Amino acid sequence: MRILSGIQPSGTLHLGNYFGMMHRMINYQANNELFCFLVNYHALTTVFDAGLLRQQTFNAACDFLALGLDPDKSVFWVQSDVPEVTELTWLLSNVAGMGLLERSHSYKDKIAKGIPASHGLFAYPVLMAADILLFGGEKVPVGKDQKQHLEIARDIAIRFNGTYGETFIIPEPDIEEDVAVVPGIDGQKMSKSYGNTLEIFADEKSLRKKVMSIKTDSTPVDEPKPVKDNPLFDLYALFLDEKGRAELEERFLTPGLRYGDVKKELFGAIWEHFAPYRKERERLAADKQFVLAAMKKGAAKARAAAAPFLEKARRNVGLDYRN
Ligand code: AQP
Repeated sequence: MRILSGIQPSGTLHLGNYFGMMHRMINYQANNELFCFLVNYHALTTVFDAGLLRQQTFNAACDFLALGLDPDKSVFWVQSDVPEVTELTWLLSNVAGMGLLERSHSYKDKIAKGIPASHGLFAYPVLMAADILLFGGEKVPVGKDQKQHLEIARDIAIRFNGTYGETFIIPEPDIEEDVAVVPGIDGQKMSKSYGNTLEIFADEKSLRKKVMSIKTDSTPVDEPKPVKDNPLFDLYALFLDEKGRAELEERFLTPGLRYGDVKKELFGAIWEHFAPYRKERERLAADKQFVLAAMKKGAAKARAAAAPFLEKARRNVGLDYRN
């Protein structure tokens, strides 16, 4: 099956990105055709510093490669290296209903957070639909925050096929309920733009500091602690198997638990979980040529996969006027 998903280099990648998408994508690569990309055109909707965007794109490439994405086995590229996606975005724009786009929660949330309203931000879901349809993505692993965008992509594909004839594969979302929304240290959705992230490759000191600042309630030590809507519980649970989660729940429900002790354990769990990847991450960051060569190869493979879908779409809408 062709599994496809992208991530924005709009900041430093974090545990929400990792559990919602990256980790699952990397696991899929053993038995599937994996298409994974860094959506720097999307990041332009919120990042207005060119140097920062360049650096974050490179860093995100290093993160994925260090965590085990194999650029020979999979197709791994940077979105802007296959600019055909912007042409498809235009073709799709004409069947993307205004009502559909106006209902986008993500757009409304971003405006509410002070991100300037722009056509790019508004049209974000159309570019995302193009990302998926251009490469014939069948299954799209995402966090729950992207559920509506996936529905919009499906709707656009169905409308396009209905208007112009069968052109695109209708993609299916793949959302894992256990990790649907990873909370940030303030209890809101962990998000690069909310400044509440635990970064995958943070240094020891800053990671410890951030973990110790996870928001907790004021339940006295000698009372049971809540497990629902408790970011400390939810974050720790990500690193535990079923048995471990049941034990953690038991500990929270037993009077005497100190949040500070749990935070120290959580720091240890995060630090250990990513320890095997940290050396490789450092090596890659110092070997720019290797990373750039891998991305170049990935772009060539992605472009080849896109060509038949774009050609068919151009033909079906009537851009092939010479025929
Ligand atoms: N908190 C989260 N829980 C579960 N999944 C998450 N994802 C992001 N945050 C969480 C998933 O990560 C993938 C890539 O996300 P993205 O970078 O393309 O965009 P995003 O969802 O908007 O991520 P951020 O960190 O919130 O970025 P900004 O702040 O720039 O908008 C997606 O599959 C997403 O579901």
